[in-house]
Amino acid sequence: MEKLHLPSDKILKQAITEIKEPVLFQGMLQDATGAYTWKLLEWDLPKLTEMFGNVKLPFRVGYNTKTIGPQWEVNCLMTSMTLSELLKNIDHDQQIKKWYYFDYKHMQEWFQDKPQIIDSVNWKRFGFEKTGSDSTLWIGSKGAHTNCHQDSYGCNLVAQIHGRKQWLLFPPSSSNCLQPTRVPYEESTVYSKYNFFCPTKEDEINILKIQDNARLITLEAGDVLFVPHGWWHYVESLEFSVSVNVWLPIITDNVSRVKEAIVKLIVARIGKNVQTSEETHCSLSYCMQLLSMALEECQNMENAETSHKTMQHNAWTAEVLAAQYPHYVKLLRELKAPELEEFLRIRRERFLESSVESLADTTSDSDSNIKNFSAIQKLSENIVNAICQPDVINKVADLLLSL
Ligand SMILES: O=C(O)CCC(=O)C(=O)O
Repeated sequence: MEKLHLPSDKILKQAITEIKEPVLFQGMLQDATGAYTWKLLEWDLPKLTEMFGNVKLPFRVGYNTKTIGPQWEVNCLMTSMTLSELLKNIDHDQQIKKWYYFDYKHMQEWFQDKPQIIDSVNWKRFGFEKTGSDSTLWIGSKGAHTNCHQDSYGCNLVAQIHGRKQWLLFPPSSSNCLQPTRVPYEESTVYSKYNFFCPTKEDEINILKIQDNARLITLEAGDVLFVPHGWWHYVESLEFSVSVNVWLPIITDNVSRVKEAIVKLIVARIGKNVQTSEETHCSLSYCMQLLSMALEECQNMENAETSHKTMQHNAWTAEVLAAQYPHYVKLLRELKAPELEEFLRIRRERFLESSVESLADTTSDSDSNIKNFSAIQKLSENIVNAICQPDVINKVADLLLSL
């Protein structure tokens, strides 16, 4: 039998730091006999439930229904449940009206007393000495989703553990068409204003203006997705799903820290009334301190780089990696315009018009919550978004770094 050509840990690490397109890794978390090399993947649901035990986890509650605008995290209620309670809950909720999401949770914080869970994840097969203590965990029921966004730092490896999860990705060059917004504000996350869970016709028309091809992939247990820096992504659980990810630092993170510090300063000073998912209304001196530290870090890095050697080899591309290791590395299929249209149409039509909930929109005048949204608040939001446009922030950061 032909011996399958397997990429080494060293090659994977090198490639991950160089490739600019998303790729799917398959079979990388299995040994030669096909057995999973991560305990977390090996455990079936009863075992996982037993391992998680009585730990009450905070779940964000959302609705499997049409809403005007995205269901922003800040507007979601929270509920506490063990994994076993969640599974009973979603089993009984026949209509699946609600979804539950334990999302973006550092494993170390929730399972510090359970080393078996922390050690059940290990990224060394990809060349990184990282375990569960460096990873975040995502447990969601059908419909649980993360609104379309771009992460400010690093790149990302995501392992699917249970169930299926769908990822829609857009290249960084799609930014202008995705209506980036910093409201609601979340550190290191730039959201798109569009509701990908249940888009309006207008959302659909605007999203279809994106010239670059989107990628669509449904992850299944054992799959690992690589998301390069700057790629926008909308992620939805197609059924009960568990995934784990690790963010890997990249060389430009220090400049991104300067940009994020400028955004934080603007939100803290001008955006007093805008929605934020965290304690961002910090003092001027705190914001200035952050900015000054980020600038200093860039300065130090620049000095260190002057003596840095240039790369010794041709940088990996996704195409070359997939061509060299076809059994283990797959390019993501590019969606043609009619396919993206179909994806959006299905989502626009999937919930009955009558089930419109007045949850979650911060931008539309027709939402009853927003009737009280004062003109000053709206203006703050618009100013924050105008000043925090990526082009503007990039320019300000460049100028500050050149002083
Ligand atoms: O799985 C999700 O819902 C979102 C994951 C995500 O945004 C990420 O890993 O960067």
